[in-house]
Amino acid sequence: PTIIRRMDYRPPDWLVPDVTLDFDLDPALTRVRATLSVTRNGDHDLPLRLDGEGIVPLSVCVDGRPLAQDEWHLEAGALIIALPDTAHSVETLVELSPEGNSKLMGLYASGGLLCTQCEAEGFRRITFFPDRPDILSRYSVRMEADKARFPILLANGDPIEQGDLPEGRHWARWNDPFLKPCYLFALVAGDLACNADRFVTMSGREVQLGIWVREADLARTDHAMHALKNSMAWDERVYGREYDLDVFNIVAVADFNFGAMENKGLNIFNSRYILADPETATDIDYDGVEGVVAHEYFHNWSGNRVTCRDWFQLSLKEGFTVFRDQNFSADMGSHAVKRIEDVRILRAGQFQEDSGPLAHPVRPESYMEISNFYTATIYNKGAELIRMMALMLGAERFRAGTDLYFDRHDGQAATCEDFVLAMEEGGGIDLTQFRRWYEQAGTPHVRALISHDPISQSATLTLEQTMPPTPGQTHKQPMAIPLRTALFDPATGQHRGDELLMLTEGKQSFTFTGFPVTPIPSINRGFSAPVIVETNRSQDDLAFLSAHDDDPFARYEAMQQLMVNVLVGRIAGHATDDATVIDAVRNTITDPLLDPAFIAETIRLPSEAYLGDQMRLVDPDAIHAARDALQQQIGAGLEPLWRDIHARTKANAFSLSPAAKGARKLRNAALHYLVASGAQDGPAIAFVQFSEADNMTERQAALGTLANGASPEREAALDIFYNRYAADALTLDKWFQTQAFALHPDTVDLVAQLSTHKDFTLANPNRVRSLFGAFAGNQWAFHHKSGKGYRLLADCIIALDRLNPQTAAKLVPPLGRWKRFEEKRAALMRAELQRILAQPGLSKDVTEQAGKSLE
Ligand code: DPP
Ligand code: ZN
Repeated sequence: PTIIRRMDYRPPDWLVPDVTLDFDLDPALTRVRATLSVTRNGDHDLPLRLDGEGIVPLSVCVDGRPLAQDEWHLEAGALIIALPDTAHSVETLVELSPEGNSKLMGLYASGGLLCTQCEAEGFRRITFFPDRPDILSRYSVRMEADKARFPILLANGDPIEQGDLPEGRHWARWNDPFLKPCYLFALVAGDLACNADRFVTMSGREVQLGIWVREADLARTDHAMHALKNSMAWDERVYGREYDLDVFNIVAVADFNFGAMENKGLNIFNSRYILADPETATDIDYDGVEGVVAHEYFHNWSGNRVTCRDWFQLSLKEGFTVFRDQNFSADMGSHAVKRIEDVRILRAGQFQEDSGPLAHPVRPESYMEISNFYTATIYNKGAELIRMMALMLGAERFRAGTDLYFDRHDGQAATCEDFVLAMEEGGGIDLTQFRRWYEQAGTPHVRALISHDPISQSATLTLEQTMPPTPGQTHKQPMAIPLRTALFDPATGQHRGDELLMLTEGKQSFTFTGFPVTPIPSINRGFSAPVIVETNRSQDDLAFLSAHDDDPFARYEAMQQLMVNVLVGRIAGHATDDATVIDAVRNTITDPLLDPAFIAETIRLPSEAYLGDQMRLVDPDAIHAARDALQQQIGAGLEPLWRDIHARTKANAFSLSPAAKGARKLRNAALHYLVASGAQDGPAIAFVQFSEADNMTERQAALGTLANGASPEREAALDIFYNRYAADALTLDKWFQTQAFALHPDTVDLVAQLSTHKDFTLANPNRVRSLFGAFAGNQWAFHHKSGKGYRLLADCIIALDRLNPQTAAKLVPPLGRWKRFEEKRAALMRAELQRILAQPGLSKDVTEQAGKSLE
């Protein structure tokens, strides 16, 4: 397969100002007639090249004249036509089989609907077109279908006209007045019910809002609608950005590769990010709906009106939009808790990616298959880059920067460099060195040492940065790292203010006067930079910060570091001071001033995977044993407190208020420790919570806690859950996921059994992720020393690749971490990667991921 390089970018040879599409829709056989107005771009005599994949032209006309067979040809799927003049009209006709499309890219059938997914390169599976984001066109779309099966016909933009046809058919036309790249094209046809609402924009325009789902799901769409209206208001208030069309539609579909898609005026969602009610959705699910609805809505400006010049610029829209949705969710709930959650996600996904064979810069230099680059680095690290710029600029100057960016590039396909330039010019800052964050892969390590001179009463903080090598980048330049820092006086528990230290050199010292004793540094407060900080702080210093730091993230971080130190020490066979951890947990859970949601986050032990990341060679069994033992000790050591918290956080009635959500989170944490304590009645208490809960948050948490153990209640609860939700796909996913996540010695065998369960299917990406995605994230189970886990995952990848390469490729990275495991496991992992690569007809997607993972 060919490698596409950023440096090879050339402007398009031909532009397509106008597109007219005519769809004769049918699940078995759909006809697509496309009429493109094309104009030569620049002075050249190159032919017109229209990308295509899995389609053949049934006819080709230029300016109304049918071409003979020798007037066009196909080259690697693309249609090549030599054209004499500077402007022409080109018409093609193709046939598709939506119901035969298992890749879920292009036009496909899902649960009786017809829908599309075009990002990144799905439009070429619908019609011949220059499928690249810098071709911006105006679209007019006519759809025709059987009226009884497909009563609703939706596309981008505004509805223009509709009518009935003979033989029970009907048609509709939609026009999108905004220029857009073809990856934002969408249509939906189906029997859908609508949650309809309206929003009045800041300039007084009324927008019709519609969330379209199966009739039976209508009652589960209110949270999404609420989130949509809040997002629209937030983007006006915070960025001054108003919605621009008269209608905004969202459709939920069951089979979807992504979480959702920001098609202009017609977002298409994975139903798991639309549907929510207390019976089936956890608080995390509710927050996911809110965040993703916001994310896709925010793309209307950061992505659609200003789009990407090429796919190397993907983080231009994704990093910025993640940053926007993170801040929106923080404003809707708790800033402290949201930041902790986002950092946990970053560390679990992005730090791991950045330290392995698939590490790549936020603006990559090359790819084989762009679908493989919808990564935690592009999204989450990309968001951290924007966050650092916003921090360095301050709110007002950052807003000046984004205003300039939107005004300057509205209606254009832009680059990451354009964004940085707008920040520099609009915000008044020099980002020369900062640009390295876009260029260099890998997570910077910062070593921070505090020293003290009693004579001058000064403290010196010495910061040293290093960047590990990553594939293709052995030597790195120092980064510009903004570190929010405060120095605490241990006697008073106070500090003199938060300072932004800019670490720009390999090694730098900062001296502070007026310290009679050594202060305790609180560094990278708020997680101001996406780096790994190592310090010479003692366990006592960390315990102090975990009780006194006024920056909630730093306070959380101190507690986590305290726990990590004990666990890593134990795994290495050292004697550890467990009492300090237990005391710190006690102090936290008994602090009346703390938000329960924050407490629940803070007292959670670091995950087994995170502990693995702290070790050069991951020992899954030792990590599990050490973590399990500490959990038992904290459970038993504070048992009366857990019982008390669990009892007093029981609510009388369900509510989605922050207080109610916080209480549920703390209640679940308490239950978890109570069961971990080994108390005889632990499983029974969990079972009562499971049975009596009036919401999924408590029910699933109780199930998850039971699933880790071996009590009779475990099997009973799993059976009850299955029988109650077997008919509801999204909720049944939780049943698979809970078992795949279980910290249970038999998980690997259970997952093998579940992969042949009658309700398991490779055709639905959510179901695949709920079983195999969860399993591959369960370090202890997946890295079973027999290698069974590796074989199971590889079998799934091989089978899934034949149906849906994009989703199959997403399962490869866990096998690529072999360098971090002892020889035997490493050899088993490599053998599975080799077996995958040896499959005949392997997709480009999996070939790229498995090939890179072996290097
Ligand atoms: N739909 C995906 C997202 O919003 C890709 N753009 O991130
Ligand atoms: Zn996005």
